[in-house]
Amino acid sequence: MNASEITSEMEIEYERDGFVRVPAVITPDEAAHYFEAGTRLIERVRADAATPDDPEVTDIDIFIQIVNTWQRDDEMRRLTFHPNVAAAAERLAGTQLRLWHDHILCKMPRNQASTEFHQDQPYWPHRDCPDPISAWIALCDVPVERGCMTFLPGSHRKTDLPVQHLNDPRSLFSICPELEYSPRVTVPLKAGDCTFHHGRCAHMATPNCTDLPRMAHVVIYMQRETRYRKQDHVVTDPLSLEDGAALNGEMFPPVEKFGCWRAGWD
Ligand SMILES: O=C(O)CCC(=O)C(=O)O
Repeated sequence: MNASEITSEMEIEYERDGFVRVPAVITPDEAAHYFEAGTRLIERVRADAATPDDPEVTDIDIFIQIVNTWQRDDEMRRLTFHPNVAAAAERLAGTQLRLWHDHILCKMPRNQASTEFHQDQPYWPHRDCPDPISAWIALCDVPVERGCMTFLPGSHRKTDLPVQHLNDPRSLFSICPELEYSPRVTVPLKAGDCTFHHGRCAHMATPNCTDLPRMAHVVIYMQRETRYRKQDHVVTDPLSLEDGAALNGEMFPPVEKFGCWRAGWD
């Protein structure tokens, strides 16, 4: 697919609901390739004695998360800078974007733990970024019972909520009771399909009740003009930024440069 395959219906849906499913953003062969690359990266990280102290690695019941895989692994870097994904994200967001960060999220077989409802952006140290967008790419078939995403349509318009905890099923609803009875849309995906969601669209992921791992790669984009708002975050903590600084260094390449970042590996 390319950006022109993002239909006007998809754009309308994204604007209205805060998320949209886009089929075949990468091919099933690419998904299988990156599933293997992700599996190898997780094995490598888990075998590394330094992992318990690595702030970019979280290994809990809900999922194994490795942040900024593009800086650790040449294969994952190719996926993070994939032109189809970036072009679709810019088209849906309707604005120029840069990379905020990526992460691989693996729910281990029979993890039995949901990722509970939350919005992403309250976790992020951002100013001047009203429209961040995440691409959640399925690297394997993800039916409901393997840990797929569920969204609360329209919740991206709740722009002033504090952080909600993704390990607490009551967290979002105790802060925003009216969302508890709003419709929920569950989106199973085939390998290579993607959901794009706005950084304020509340979502959860079902537990993995299967004997297979569930692997998703998430690429998160922020608006070009985004500035730093002082708040702890694993990506910005090592950078010692001043409050209000532009988030525009080499850690945060703009989409138009993605070709060069990927080129060395093509
Ligand atoms: O895949 C998951 O378990 C949760 C994903 C998520 O919260 C996100 O992509 O923002």
